[in-house]
Amino acid sequence: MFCIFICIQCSRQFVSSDTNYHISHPREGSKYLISKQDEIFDLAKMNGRCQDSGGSLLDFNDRKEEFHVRFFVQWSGVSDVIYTGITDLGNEGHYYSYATGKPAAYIRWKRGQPDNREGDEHCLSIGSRGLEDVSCHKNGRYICKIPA
Ligand SMILES: [Ca+2]
Repeated sequence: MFCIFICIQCSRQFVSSDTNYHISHPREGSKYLISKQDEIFDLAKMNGRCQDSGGSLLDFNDRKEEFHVRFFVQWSGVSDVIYTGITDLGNEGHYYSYATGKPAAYIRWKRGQPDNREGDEHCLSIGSRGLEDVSCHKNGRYICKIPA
């Protein structure tokens, strides 16, 4: 019994959780929050939620950060759409951070993406195999980046 207790404690050090979010272990001054409830996505609304937690919807600085987040997504067990803050709304094919307006610094596409299916996929979802362009108004989760 004691051993089982220790092991559970170990795993909880990497990812914790509150009522609303799965929370990653801090890395280089940031931690990442994946929302727990499926709901219809809205860039402004969900970025506002991230701001309420002191951060913004996620975009990536570099490959290492993307790798860390992808591992966290895999670890969290969430397999639904997880919206980032990267979008090409209003500027087709030019991806930028919704939070800062600056061009996306790093994107690692899932195989076969982006395909802009039906001309309506302008928001990026992160999964364990990379980023995918999806409609900005699907049911799903979202991911915030906040100072650790
Ligand atoms: Ca797509």
